[in-house]
Amino acid sequence: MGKKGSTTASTQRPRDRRYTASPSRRSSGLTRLALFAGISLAVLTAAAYFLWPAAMPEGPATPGAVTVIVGMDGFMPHQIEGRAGEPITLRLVNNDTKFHTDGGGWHQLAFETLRVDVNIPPETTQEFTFTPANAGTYRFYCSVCCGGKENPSMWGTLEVKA
Ligand SMILES: [Cu+2]
Repeated sequence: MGKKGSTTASTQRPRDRRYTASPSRRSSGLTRLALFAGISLAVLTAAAYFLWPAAMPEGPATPGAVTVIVGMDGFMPHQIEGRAGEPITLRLVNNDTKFHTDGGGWHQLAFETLRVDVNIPPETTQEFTFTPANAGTYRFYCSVCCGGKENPSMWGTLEVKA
């Protein structure tokens, strides 16, 4: 008697499961898809971030914004070019987090002799445009972290051609 009761219960259970399982299975499929999309986006972003410095042309100045990544080890690239009287747009990227003990993840791009002094919060990107009037070599620095101006690796150079 007890056995019969248990077999009828077990034949009903899979049916119940099928009804309750199908909507949740559908939603878990969507969650998986979203997770997959999120992970692939993160992987692509990471790949783009790591490949970007290598893809940067070191020679002639590129039209449009020039991306400069600033971090604890200085500027990447640390040599940029421009032309006198032509606007230069720099896209400054700070990937450091606020948990850096040295400067709290803040960085700076300031020129010695040009009126540019940008302080950038952790994990942000800032674009700014300026126009050097005259040809010459302009040095810029970050004095927020790693010894600042005293540290040679915290310097970069803008070469402005006539
Ligand atoms: Cu810095």
